[in-house]
Amino acid sequence: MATASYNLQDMIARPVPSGAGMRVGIVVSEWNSNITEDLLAGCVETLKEYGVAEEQIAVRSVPGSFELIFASRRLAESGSVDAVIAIGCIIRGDTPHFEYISQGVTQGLSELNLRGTVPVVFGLLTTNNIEQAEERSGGLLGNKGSEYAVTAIKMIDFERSLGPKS
Ligand code: DLZ
Repeated sequence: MATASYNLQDMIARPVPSGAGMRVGIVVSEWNSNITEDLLAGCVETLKEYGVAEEQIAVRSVPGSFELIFASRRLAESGSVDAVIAIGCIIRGDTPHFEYISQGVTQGLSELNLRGTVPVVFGLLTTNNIEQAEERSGGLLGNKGSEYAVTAIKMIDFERSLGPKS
């Protein structure tokens, strides 16, 4: 569960590899942009903190979280990045839309990880209200964007540890 008890501190209990030489693509949703822009800022800051060069970070925006699937796939297949971070925020409303979009994005991004060779980081906040989203995008519970950045670096390092792709 998120996470007063589990956060970035737990993720860096093991050393984070250097991000030098890594190329990271970020796709960010414009829906709930007050939240996603803060997640993006935390993500980029942490990537740079661990050595990813600014010019090696490619940021693209899409209209909503559902579009993260297509854009992440295209970016992953482009050969220009070593990992993709998909950032979105879906806030529960009065209709079942929340469930459909959340499940669609989760399934879509999962499939990219099953089929592709470029890791796609799940940076989708799904919350019951705006307060929960704020807490996780630079508020009381930290900035999940930083966790997405560390995850991307660790997954690129993992992929590289396996040697050349066949
Ligand atoms: C339509 C919609 C709704 C109701 N809510 C959200 C949301 O909370 N977060 C989000 O990122 N996107 C939302 N969208 C837009 C869809 O993700 C998508 O952009 C549209 O359905 C068009 O495909």
